[in-house]
Amino acid sequence: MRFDILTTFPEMFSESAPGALGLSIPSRARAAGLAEWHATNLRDFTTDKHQKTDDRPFGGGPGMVMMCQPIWDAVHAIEARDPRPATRVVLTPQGRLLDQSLVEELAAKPRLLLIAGHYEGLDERVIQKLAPLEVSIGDYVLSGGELAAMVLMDAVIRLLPGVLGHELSAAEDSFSPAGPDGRRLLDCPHYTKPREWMGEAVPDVLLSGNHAQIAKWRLDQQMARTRERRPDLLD
Ligand code: 6GU
Repeated sequence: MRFDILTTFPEMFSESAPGALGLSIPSRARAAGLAEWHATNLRDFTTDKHQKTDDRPFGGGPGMVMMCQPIWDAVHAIEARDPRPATRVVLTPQGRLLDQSLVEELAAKPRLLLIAGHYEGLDERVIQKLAPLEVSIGDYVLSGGELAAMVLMDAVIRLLPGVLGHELSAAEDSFSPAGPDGRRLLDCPHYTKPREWMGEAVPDVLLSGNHAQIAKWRLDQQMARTRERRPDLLD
């Protein structure tokens, strides 16, 4: 799968300095040829001598608005670099909330073009003309879309076939369909050695060797936790 990121801070996705995506699972996926990513500097598509990507909002108010032309030109130049059709995604707090089912949808695409907005966001007209999917990673405001793009990429990459080892299955994560009716539940608690720590023992059932009982206990724990912490997931 190919990711392109259009950003005014391409260094955040640098291939040499290991940032968020340069370590752990995403970097292994990249080394194995399962995922690739290329950051493009929006400034390379400006036409004025100051390489301006934004300007003041019509109607007044604080902040700056990202201008249409550099984004439009950059998107078309980036898309022409690879024959795979790109799904356009703008990262914005106004977008559809990213959840595991959207992550699964995105993981099925051959190519994603992620556009990281800044300041007060993009001029509405370029959003209309590009008709991207608008995605938010939660109900809070980040300084820019880059961290949101990395969150999205990490979540997608770990679902790509061959990325996770057998020992680590995405099917058992929180938010993967679980239980008889395939609801998306929180994960169960996990324990490792020692069997007792600070007077607290590991639940007996996990030491029983009875796999059917262990599976039932885990599902019961998932249900109880979800009811307690995230009843919205059960609605
Ligand atoms: Cl995608 N961008 C920004 N700037 N803030 C956010 C966000 C995205 N998702 C949640 N907050």
